[in-house]
Amino acid sequence: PQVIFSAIQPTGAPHLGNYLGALRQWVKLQNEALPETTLLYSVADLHAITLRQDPSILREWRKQMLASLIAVGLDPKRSIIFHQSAIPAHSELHWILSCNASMGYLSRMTQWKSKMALPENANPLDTSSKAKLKLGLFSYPVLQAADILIHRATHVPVGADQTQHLEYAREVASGFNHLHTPILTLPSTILSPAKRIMSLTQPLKKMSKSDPDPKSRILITDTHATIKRKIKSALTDSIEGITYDPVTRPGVSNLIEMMYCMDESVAESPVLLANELKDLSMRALKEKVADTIELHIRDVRERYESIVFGDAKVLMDINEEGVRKAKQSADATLKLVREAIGLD
Ligand code: AQP
Repeated sequence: PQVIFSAIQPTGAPHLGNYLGALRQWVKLQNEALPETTLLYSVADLHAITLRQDPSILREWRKQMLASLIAVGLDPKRSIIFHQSAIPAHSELHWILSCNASMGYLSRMTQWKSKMALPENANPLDTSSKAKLKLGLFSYPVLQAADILIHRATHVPVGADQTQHLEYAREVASGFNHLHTPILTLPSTILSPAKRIMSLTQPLKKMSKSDPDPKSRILITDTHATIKRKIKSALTDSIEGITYDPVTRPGVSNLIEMMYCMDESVAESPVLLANELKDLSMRALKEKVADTIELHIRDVRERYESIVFGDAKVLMDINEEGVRKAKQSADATLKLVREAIGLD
């Protein structure tokens, strides 16, 4: 049977990139899953601390992310929802895998470079004093591989920015299986149809929770007025008419893409949607995009508010139940791994 696993870092409220690139897909997979499919969705709090976090803010974000997962439509009766740090087996497998992880391979991964704003060819041992690379950030993909492999996930739904890490997880699994016993499952990537939602202020960069400019992203918790304001200030261009061309018109194309992904019934493709809207002014386009987002995000926002401001015990119970089930799944794999390497 299938085992679906994915995770999201509690580094702020999810934005439309997280929603369209990951969370909405998680819910769809949940709702369409066969009864024998296991679904595990984790709040990756151990990944969040690869960059420095204020403890009280991290505590709040962990809670907000759990609430967001329920608000977007995950059902704790069907999906196993849990904080990563509550399952020690994730960290233990990370250590075991890291003992065979190649520094060369990891140094070619792009994430630590992008998080530290370093160029593509940056050397991990030679970063300037103001940008000292920490071991945790460098081994981020190994922990991610451990997250997936500890549950022997068959499928991992992610946005396009994560394909490199999934490839790495497969490498790690086949390396382990080759070296020891074939017990780890090689996970397949499920790419979301909304592959990459871009920043509103710098449309050549992906929309990100950790972008210092809050106007660069729309949160699933934003009010209609905030959505309108952010879309209105989104960077576009002064070319007349509306067309979809991500290379020459990244800003406008991102708006079209967001509108199309929010409501695929509006057109058959972003190109056709742009064609339908071709005579609109930029201002009118922005209003339409903001209204479409609002129409489809309003329920999520309202559910989120009722959970966050409601009875705290509800979230605690959801996490407790999720941790109990995730622990069973993780411990079963860890037992096999420990046997395979002689730690039983
Ligand atoms: N802009 C995006 N477009 C499409 N998908 C995206 N995802 C993230 N940004 C976009 C997908 O969201 C899932 C969870 O991401 P994450 O929180 O684990 O880490 P991230 O990819 O690093 O996301 P952020 O928002 O940029 O967080 P920070 O700023 O904290 O690093 C993943 O499946 C990802 O593909």
